Amino acid sequence: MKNSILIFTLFCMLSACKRDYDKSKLGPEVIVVPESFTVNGFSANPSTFVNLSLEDPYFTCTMPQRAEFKIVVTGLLSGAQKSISGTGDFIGAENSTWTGDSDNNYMFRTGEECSVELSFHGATKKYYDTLTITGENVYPKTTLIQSFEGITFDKNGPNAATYGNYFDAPDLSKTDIKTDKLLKTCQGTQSVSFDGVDVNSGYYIGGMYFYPSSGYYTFSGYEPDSVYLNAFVYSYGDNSAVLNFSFSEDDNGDGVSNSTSEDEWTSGDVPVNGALGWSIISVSLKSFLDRNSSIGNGILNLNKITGFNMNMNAKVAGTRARLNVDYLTVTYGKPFNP
Ligand SMILES: [Ca+2]
Ligand SMILES: [Ca+2]
Repeated sequence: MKNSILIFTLFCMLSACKRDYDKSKLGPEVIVVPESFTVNGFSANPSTFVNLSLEDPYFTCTMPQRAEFKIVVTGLLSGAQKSISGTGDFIGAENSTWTGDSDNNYMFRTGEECSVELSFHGATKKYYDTLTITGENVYPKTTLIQSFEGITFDKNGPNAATYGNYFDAPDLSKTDIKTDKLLKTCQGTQSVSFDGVDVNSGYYIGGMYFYPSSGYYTFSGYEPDSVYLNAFVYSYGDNSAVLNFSFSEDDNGDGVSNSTSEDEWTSGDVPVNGALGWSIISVSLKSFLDRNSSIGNGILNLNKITGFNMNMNAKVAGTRARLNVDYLTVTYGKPFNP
């Protein structure tokens, strides 16, 4: 009996050994280099200074054998980080080109120095270089509405027609809307902060209006269901606020929007991530509702938008709310993804 169990076990082991594995089910190539692996000439190209709005940098390095590499670029002021991984027997433009985007909710800043770190799977030795950003990245299929860079306003300053923005609140003595320098801004060095109390329990605390330097924001040629309004939002961790957006149209083409005769579209309340830090919200323009269906032509006219409105509302009526907003954009095809 004992022998037959042994023979049966041996038979099972042999058949297991003979079984072929399915090569199509193999994962990505895995290469572990020896600890003694060393490389030469790691550097950023075409130079250690790069204008991300004009060029896509890449990295070069010669290697003694095929290896898995990882390059991490970290902005020393912004905290923006980009990781580039690849496999090859060299590092060059083919496998390390960086389009200027980041992996987190911070964007690389003009003027900042970045650390660049190269490592290989299997070896502990790391290689370093630096990269100085001379120009911020521009994103394809994106129209920037406002970045809040290079402008200063607060409630004690001019209250209208300021740098293409206008802001208002039911009680400006209880509401502060101002450009703000947080320790970590998602883009550049400034965002706008809203901090106020819902004085009349109507939820609305304060808002801003954005309009183009002349004429319309023109998004013609794009279908409304492929166009998104996006904003970076900073929460102080108190989960106190929601945002809502609206835009107005010049339906009759006379150059101005008239709220008693032309369309206004509203997003309704857009929830904000209440956890401390920056996050991105994106709303499809297609989801905006006609504020009054008996006014205007009732058609989304993306080529006749005269301005966008952004309001902060209290999450709970009668309470204080606060948040920051930065890098308001309109994107085509998909939500903004830095
Ligand atoms: Ca900014
Ligand atoms: Ca319309």
